[in-house]
Amino acid sequence: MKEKIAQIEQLLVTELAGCENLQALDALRVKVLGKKGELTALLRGMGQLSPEERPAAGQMINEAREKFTGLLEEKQALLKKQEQEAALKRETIDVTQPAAMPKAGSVHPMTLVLNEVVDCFTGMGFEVVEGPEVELDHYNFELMNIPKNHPARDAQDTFYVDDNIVLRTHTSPVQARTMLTRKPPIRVICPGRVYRADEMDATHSPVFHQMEGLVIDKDVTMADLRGTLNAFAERLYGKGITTRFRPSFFPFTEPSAEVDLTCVNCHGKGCRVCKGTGWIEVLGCGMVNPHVLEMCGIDPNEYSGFAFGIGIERITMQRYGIPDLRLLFEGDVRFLGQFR
Ligand code: 2NM
Repeated sequence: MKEKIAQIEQLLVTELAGCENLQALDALRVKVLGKKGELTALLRGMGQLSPEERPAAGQMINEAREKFTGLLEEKQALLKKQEQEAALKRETIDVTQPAAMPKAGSVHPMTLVLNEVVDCFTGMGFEVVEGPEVELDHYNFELMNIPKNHPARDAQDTFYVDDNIVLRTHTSPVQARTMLTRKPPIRVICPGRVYRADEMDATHSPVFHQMEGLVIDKDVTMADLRGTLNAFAERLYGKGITTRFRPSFFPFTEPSAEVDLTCVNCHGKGCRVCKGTGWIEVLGCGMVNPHVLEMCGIDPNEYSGFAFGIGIERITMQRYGIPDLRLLFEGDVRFLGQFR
């Protein structure tokens, strides 16, 4: 009996050392002390002993049971402590670590560029004015000196709502409304969406964005126009960037000009971007046609003014080297997220 108990103890001690977790320990407990365990088997085998031997054997088995239980409990306490420590380590939270930020959107590249352009002009004392996108023919065309049979009014170019109402084809009607409701001096910029009945391709869209500017005061000259646009060019693109005026025609200005800026890529030396010319076309402008001033309630003998119009898509594409206008309208966040 003593020998058998010693064997079981040997087994217990050996296996106890190899127990790495509470499940393994419990399996060992069942193996030794369970209903079908080794020590329990010894207890059952007592029937074969003589009545004289039984009390001593019973006592030995009970002492062994107590000892084994003690060993098992000791190990259990140790394993529990180890598991708890491991769990604490595993679940530690570093409260000084920065939180994972929620995914943020990004500002559209056109908005970024428009904000910069608007800042240039508000910095020079201009005020932002907005107006309706669905506009009366009268404001969009008539007051802009675009008569009934002018090609710009062709149904091909203009979205008509009805005979008298159009989707504005430029933001000039906002300026007409400003002249009609305010007295000079006037210094406004009018950014906004405009519409032309164009097909969509790499450089055309039926909806696009413009920003027009208007200055009306006594003795405003073409030199003021050029000075204003030079200041704008330097603020937006940096020192050494200037303008070149080329004669042009608009019904609402006289004289009119197309304006080029020094190529930002080569600073005028000539490169691929400017096709060797050193200049990039960016806007149209002119002195407000006296007939337009008159129709808008401003006496052309007392006042003069200049106006200009900038395509926001065009300068956004130039600024960021975007090759296709459609990228600006598709709303693909993989594209839009690159401009911050
Ligand atoms: C342009 C080019 C030249 C323009 C003129 C006027 C107004 F209201 F004063 F007549 N607004 N905008 C104008 C002049 C717009 O866009 C290329």
